Amino acid sequence: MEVTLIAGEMVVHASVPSGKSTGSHEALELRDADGGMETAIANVEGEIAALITSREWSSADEIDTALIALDGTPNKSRLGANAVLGVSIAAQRLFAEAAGVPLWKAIAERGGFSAAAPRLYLNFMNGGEHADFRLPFQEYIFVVGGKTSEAYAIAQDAFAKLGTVLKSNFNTEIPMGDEGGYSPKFDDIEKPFEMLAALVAEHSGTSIAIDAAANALRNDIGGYTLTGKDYTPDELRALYAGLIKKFPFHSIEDPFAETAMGDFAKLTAEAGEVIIVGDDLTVTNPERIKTAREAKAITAVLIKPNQIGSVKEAIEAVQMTRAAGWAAICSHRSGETDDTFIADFAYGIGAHGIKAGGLGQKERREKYERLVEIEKGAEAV
Ligand code: 2PG
Ligand code: MG
Repeated sequence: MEVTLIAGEMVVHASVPSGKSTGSHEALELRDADGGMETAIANVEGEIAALITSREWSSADEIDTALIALDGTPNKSRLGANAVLGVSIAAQRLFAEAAGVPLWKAIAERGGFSAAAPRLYLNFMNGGEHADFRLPFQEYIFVVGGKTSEAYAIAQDAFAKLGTVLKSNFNTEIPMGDEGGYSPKFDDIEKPFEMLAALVAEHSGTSIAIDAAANALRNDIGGYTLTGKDYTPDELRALYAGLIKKFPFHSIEDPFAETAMGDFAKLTAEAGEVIIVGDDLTVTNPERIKTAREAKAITAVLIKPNQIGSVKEAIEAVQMTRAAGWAAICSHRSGETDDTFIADFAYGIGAHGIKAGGLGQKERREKYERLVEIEKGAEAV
């Protein structure tokens, strides 16, 4: 879904991504029966355009409030979160441009955040639903902190090195998964971590993260199945504990299914310094983040604007996350566009990290490159 908003001389665009491994409580991406977006587009060109052009607006927040009211449902199911968010992002761009400030700065001011460079979470090996389960977990992530330009250079070097090692291991070119990372097939659960740990050993300030995306690992006997082996929730927790002990882990996202709040809490209680991240569990929804807070279920929240459907509510989700004392990690979706809004959002809120995929696809690299550009601009001020 791509939206163009025009105000006088100003013309701005926004495009909205689409997820494959979605949580059941996400805002609704409106699709036609054949998978198209004609209805959502008609909503933008019809009702939403009528509202936007009906009066003057003094802020992007005011537009978001009106869009949320116009939709009138708790999950944007009438107009579609894809339709509403496209206009919401475009409105944020328009007001930043009108004020003559960079997008990241407008977001920081809007939410009362201190802007700062996020850690880069690069999905070096794709598995799960993003790569036909050639690896059990969905994302094997190389985490790099520090100055973005330097972190990105390290990531490029490490990604190329991994490609070379994999190629010589398998004696053939390794296919890419949905998010621009390699998708080798290993039946040994620890093998990908050994490879990432070797890269971590070469660069200080780097570490390993995973998105287990455990919704997709559920079996029908109340547990999980990984590479053909069944695990009870306690056995899976023991598997994570073993991995944390052995490898330089920074965080684990969605270690259990979205319904297993109690298992999240147990793992969080024993994970020590390792951050436990909610994604399908919390779906960028302030109410669900509040519930997770009461359960002490996690220590970080993944923030994806299209899970909630407006910039306003994504900002509120960050505020709720911070109120819990937790880290906010911004994220792209598996179906991405060339819009780099998420990079500005991550920098503007001073996110703990940004997850934008591997380096094998242009639309993933563009997010990291935008962060390098933001850093240069911010230094020049
Ligand atoms: C996730 C995302 C992004 P998807 O689970 O965190 O990596 O995947 O967009 O398919 O939900
Ligand atoms: Mg996830």
